[in-house]
Amino acid sequence: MKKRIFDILVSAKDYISGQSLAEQLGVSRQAVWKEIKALRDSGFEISSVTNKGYRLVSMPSCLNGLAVSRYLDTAVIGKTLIVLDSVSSTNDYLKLLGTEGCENGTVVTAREQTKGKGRLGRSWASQKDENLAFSILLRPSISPREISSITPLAGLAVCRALRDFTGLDLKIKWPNDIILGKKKMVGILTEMAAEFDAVEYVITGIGVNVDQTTFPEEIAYKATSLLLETGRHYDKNRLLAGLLTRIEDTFTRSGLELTAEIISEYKKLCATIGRSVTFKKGTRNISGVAVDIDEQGALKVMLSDGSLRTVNAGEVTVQGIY
Ligand code: BT5
Repeated sequence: MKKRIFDILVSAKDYISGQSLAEQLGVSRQAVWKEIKALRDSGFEISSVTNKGYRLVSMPSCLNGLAVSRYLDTAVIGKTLIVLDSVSSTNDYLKLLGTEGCENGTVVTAREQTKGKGRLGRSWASQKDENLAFSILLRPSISPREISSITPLAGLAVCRALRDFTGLDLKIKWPNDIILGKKKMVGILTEMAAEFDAVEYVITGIGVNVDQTTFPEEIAYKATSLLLETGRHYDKNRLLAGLLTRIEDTFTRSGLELTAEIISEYKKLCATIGRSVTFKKGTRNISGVAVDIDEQGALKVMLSDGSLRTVNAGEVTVQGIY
């Protein structure tokens, strides 16, 4: 019923009386009043004027499912949207739902992550109500080998969307960071569950630094946020809806494949190409120049003897970035 009242208030041009709301919903005025109170408690500003009724004045500034759905323009991703106050990790929470059989496109987001995860056992730091942390579950009919397309596709979608929203010259640091200059704005972590040669589900978790202005000491030199770079507060509900819409659009347009068109777009935004890089092979550090991205999304590195190496995953240090 909260959603129905919300929908009526959003589409109403003017005040709408408690009586009219009660009639449209087929409930008592008392029940309407209770729902209005609940909406106010979750951050919606609703003015009420005697003899006129109720009017929605503003949406909550913190993450809210109704507010996100108001801006969402997708067919699958986020149709089931779970907004939590606090969770250890949205990826881990969604994994449990995935095992229980939640539907394709389910999204989990949280106002706070207490144990946000990076790759390779690293952690993702994010202060409550300051940033976006969300995970998307897909059940694609592809083999585990083809999953490597998801991170670059999500990275491309998020990078382009944030460039459009903010005007910032954001770039992709292969394979999964979105950076501005030498600093990281977004991290992406893709995980999957597979059985034999079939993917059961894949989860892409995305953390975007939005309003955070101070970071833990060990990452302060390499982390930045939309607020730090633009001086503006972005509406997190609108931002999340916009990102989900762009991700779905990119996933659908590419059929989850790294098409020649997608690779070419990715390369244009990839800050790693053309730079000196160092990567690990076993225990050895190997250096070269990043020259290309192949059709699997792997990085091609030219060594000093002119030979080419393919780097599939893991950590690559880019000279001049981090
Ligand atoms: C990542 O790993 O960048 C993937 C981050 C994914 C976070 C999302 S949030 C929603 C979902 N739920 C989760 O639990 N995770 C996902 P990696 O490339 O390994 O980078 C991790 C490193 O980035 C850390 O070791 C720090 O050095 C740095 N870092 C941590 N928090 C950061 C932040 N807020 N901004 C910039 N850098 C950060």
